[in-house]
Amino acid sequence: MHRCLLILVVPLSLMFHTACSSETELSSSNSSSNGNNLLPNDHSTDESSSSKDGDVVLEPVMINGSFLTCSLSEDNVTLTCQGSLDQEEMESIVFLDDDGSIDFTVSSLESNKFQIVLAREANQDSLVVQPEKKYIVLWDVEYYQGYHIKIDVTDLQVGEELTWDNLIIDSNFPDDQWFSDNSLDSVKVPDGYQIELYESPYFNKSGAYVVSNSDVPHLGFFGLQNEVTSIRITKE
Ligand SMILES: [Ca+2]
Ligand SMILES: [Ca+2]
Repeated sequence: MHRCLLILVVPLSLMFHTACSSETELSSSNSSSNGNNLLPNDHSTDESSSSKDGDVVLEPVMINGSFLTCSLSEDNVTLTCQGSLDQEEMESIVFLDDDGSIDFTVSSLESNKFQIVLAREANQDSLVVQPEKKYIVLWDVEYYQGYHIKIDVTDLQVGEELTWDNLIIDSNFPDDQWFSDNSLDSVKVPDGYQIELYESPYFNKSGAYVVSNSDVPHLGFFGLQNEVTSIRITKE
């Protein structure tokens, strides 16, 4: 039944080709996109289907624990998205097709419903929506100022941890980035992640330390201004 609905999204001319080749084309272009690895379910079947009025319904994506469903209108520029997200969360998503990510503007239609206007026409066969990458950001100066590095934690799984036993000795941050011992003063932590910051090496709790699942604007609040020596990051 679902496969029959899928055929409705292809142009009329293609319908007289073969239904099978149209469907394969849709599936392969979707699976070739690397934007689907964050989707909640690994659907090996149809990635998109058509709604009653001909709009293309994209694969639902989970963002901050809520499912978001978007339909691309026939003009390939306007989408309607529904889910328990606020405006800020909506603005953090990414629309991606074969030509790359697409800038967009978002406006609220009603509760939990948004209109998205893309900056260019989207390739409906390969368009996906995905959460923005998640970063923990470490700043040299309080209130997110000065030198900083972004640590991509998008793919960190529950039960895994990113650790640095000693910032000077190891200096092995991802992508060859590093941060000096005793220099950190503020951190940004996205929802769903936790950071532990210790004055001492090897997560030793004999010195000052803080465990936080939200932004810390000033580590001085915890006696950690220019003191952090070891860090552990986990996903909740
Ligand atoms: Ca500092
Ligand atoms: Ca220290």
